Amino acid sequence: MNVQWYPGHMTKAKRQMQEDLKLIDLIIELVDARVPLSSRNPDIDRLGQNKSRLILLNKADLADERQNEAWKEYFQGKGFHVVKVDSRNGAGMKNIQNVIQEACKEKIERDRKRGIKNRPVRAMVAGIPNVGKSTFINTFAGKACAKTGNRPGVTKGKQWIRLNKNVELLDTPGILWPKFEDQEVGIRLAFVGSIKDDILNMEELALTLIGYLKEKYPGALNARYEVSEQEEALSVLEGIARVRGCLKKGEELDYAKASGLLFDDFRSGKLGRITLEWAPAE
Ligand SMILES: Nc1nc2c(ncn2[C@@H]2O[C@H](COP(=O)(O)OP(=O)(O)O)[C@@H](O)[C@H]2O)c(=O)[nH]1
Ligand SMILES: [Mg+2]
Repeated sequence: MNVQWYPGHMTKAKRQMQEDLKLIDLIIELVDARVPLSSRNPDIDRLGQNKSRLILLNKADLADERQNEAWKEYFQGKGFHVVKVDSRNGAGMKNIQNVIQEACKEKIERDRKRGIKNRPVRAMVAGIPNVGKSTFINTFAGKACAKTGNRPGVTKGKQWIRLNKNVELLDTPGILWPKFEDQEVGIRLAFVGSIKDDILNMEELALTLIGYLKEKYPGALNARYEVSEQEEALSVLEGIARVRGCLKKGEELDYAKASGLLFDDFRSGKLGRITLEWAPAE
């Protein structure tokens, strides 16, 4: 399968990101909790040297809770601060304020030694497209500002959201580029809907997803569609098409439609909380 995705604007995004990095102390990096490695770009580790780092396992509500914990430990083991969040309903937001102070402890201490008092931590949100950056900023800033009063300020032509007296957030997120040269990564990003469906072979992807679910989350397909999981992936897809009445003209089964339906259900959590990439055992 060939998943290709080479948006030209990624070079521009990278340059913008490098510029913005000069202005901030802390990178709040969003990853998709269902595919925590595939949805991150390790270039950020090089670009973000000397910055405090916080990883948010976003869309944690859609991912397997045991895996969320495993991934949290994994990233903590690599020296990141980590918080699981659901940016859509706000779960995990309260915790972030404290973790930001913790992540920036050294900077705050450095400031104190130099006699700089009360300089807020400046942060930027970063992540690949569709990971939830805008949703997070809205929810996080919305909650924080409701408490402290909304006082946006302008610095160097940049718009900052003043969250409280300790933290300012750049209102435009840094857009990271996925590692689209890696086919496996491309496939996982397609599963979670971060690559446009219209450039993909949805039926082939559906068969791959069915294979994965049968192995890692036995019972999930059966619970939703009442299909037998003992058969090969194509028969399962056929079963889904039958059960859901996906038909073309002339009673022929419509596999493309069944595939689309499967992806809608998976992405909206109707197949349960599923993680597609398991944390490596330490
Ligand atoms: N279930 C769930 N959906 C989320 C979460 N965060 C964002 N989304 C959804 O993911 C999609 C992309 O979010 P968006 O903020 O536009 O991503 P951006 O491209 O990184 O700015 C939207 O449909 C959001 O509603 C989350 O924590 N949980
Ligand atoms: Mg956005």
